[in-house]
Amino acid sequence: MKTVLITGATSGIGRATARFFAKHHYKLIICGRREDRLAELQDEFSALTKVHTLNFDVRNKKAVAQSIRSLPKEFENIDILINNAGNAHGLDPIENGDVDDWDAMIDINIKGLLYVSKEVIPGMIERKSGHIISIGSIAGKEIYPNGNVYCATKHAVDALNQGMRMDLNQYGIRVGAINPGMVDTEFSEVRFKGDTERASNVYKGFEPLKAEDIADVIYFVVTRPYHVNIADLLILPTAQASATLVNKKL
Ligand code: NDP
Ligand code: 8X3
Repeated sequence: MKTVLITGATSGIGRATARFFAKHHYKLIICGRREDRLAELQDEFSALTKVHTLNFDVRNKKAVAQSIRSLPKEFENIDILINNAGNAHGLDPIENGDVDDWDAMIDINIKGLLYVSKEVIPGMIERKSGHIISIGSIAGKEIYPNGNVYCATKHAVDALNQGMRMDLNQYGIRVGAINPGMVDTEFSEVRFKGDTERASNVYKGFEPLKAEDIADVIYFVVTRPYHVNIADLLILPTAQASATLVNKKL
């Protein structure tokens, strides 16, 4: 059975994706900072498959390298990498932006994705096989007011998806991105720093995507025959037509 490593598996899209893969008996490496959640998920998935947890902050390049290099033998050949860990921090006009928020988004969404990929790619090259999926966003295709730095990080994910696909093509490694619109997860709670009322307002008045909708698509993407690489997908709730146009009358 194939081995899949999922970053940001403690919540939202990553957790739903881990559940999907567990149900289909893939060997799972689940990553995140919240150790208690990793332990709960390990308990939940262990009835279905083999699970290993890695507890690191993707910003910490030493911890990323040490964790991935410490994988037990039966988990060390990673077939599928899902670069999902990420968040928005704040939603402010550029002149009021908080430098710590900018650092967090750049360090997690771009540099963290690179640190993890850097550790996983050599094994894929050696085996001349592998599949890397990065979770971008509609914010990587469009910019919206006050989205400035978050949108920039997701545009970077778009660029890295294209660049990695070109560079890894010679090794037969598949590379693709899934770019969701609005998905009801902990994303807005993190963006608004625990202001749950503001966060829940984001998804009021229309039916947003669920984390499971994205997990379902990720599973579809990785189960295509080897000659099929789904390189780039934009997935929106039906009510959402663009980053800023959401129909609340549907
Ligand atoms: P959640 O907040 O529910 O999940 C984010 C996950 O990322 C958590 O598991 C969290 O784990 C992990 N994470 C965050 N920071 C770090 C860090 N420094 N180190 C390690 N792990 C980290 O949000 P989503 O599920 O919605 O987000 C998943 C991805 O989807 C993100 O890349 C996001 O940008 C993208 N996305 C989300 C959309 C949405 O509307 N929800 C739309 C488009 C894209 P922990 O805190 O335990 O470390
Ligand atoms: C998350 C979706 O619209 O808040 O990437 O940027 S959005």
